[in-house]
Amino acid sequence: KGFHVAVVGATGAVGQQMLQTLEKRDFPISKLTLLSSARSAGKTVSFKGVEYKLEEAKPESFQGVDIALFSAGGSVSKELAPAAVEHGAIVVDNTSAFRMDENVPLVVPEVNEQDLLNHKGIIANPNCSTIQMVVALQPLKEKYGLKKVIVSTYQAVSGSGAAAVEELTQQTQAILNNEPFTPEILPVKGDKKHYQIAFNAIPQIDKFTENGFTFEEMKMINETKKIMHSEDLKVAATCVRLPVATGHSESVYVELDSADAAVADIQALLEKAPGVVLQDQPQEQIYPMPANCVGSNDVFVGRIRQDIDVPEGFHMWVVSDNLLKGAAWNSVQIAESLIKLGLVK
Ligand code: 11C
Repeated sequence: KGFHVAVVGATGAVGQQMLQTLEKRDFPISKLTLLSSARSAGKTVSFKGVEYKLEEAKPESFQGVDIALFSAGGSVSKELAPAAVEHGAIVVDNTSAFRMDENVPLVVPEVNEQDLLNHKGIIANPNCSTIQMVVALQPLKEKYGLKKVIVSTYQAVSGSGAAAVEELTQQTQAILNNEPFTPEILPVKGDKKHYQIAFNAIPQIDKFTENGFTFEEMKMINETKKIMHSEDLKVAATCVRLPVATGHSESVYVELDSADAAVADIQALLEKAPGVVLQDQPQEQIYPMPANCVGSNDVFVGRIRQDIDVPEGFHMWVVSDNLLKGAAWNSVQIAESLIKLGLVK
């Protein structure tokens, strides 16, 4: 049996990856409806060799849709996801619109697939930098328990959209050609100032909240606790943008509840963990890097080492394709889980 699937935001950086992922997974589709903003309506997009015309997303567009994948920005989701549910669709929303809503499961299938059973029509897909971290942390939580996590991120510009990737490319060319340029997008399109990203590192992703952390940092903190059902877990984050097109990297420091673990135990655990690829042979200079992880659905972990001072403290390096496991693949994986659990009518 196939399902009527709608993709909202089909022309965006994530929307394009969603279509490629549905195609690669041979997702059971009986009908595909591709929706967009009024601006992109009328454009054509190809799926499995067939050209589809994008329609403007409206409440009535969801008539007969079984599964709607949203990735067109928070305001579109806020406006149209409830309408899609009223029309009988299950929504997998890749924006931050509903993530912290207590009636909305926030799901990474390797961690909390069972939360899907409580859905009320909308399921939220977490922030990309949160997803890859919790996939690596969950096996440690299950075996040893977690006390504290401190993460610093090294995030790719595609997290900010296709226009930010273009800005990185153009700035790099301008600098190499000794030509002038004006930053217009990064760190945040809607903020007051814009800075050079080429040959730079910007310690700001999203706007600042009142407590001095950015919204991206607060997402990592709050979403991690919700997904892992660990309200007491201490989490701190510093999020930094790098001149990398795709692939987020993270330096994760974790303190376990028990002091029984050795590096080899953690390596063995992660080697067989779902969704994880262990790349950890420092003597052979083998460790994850974004350039090698792009295009893969997995979360890559390496550089695992015990803290010098804290026996239950471990450091690791976690890399994943932010557009795939961080967004499109996790959304499609949620849809596959919904079908597997018999939750799609
Ligand atoms: C970034 N993590 O890399 C952001 C993008 O809440 O879904 C994802 C924003 C979100 O800029």
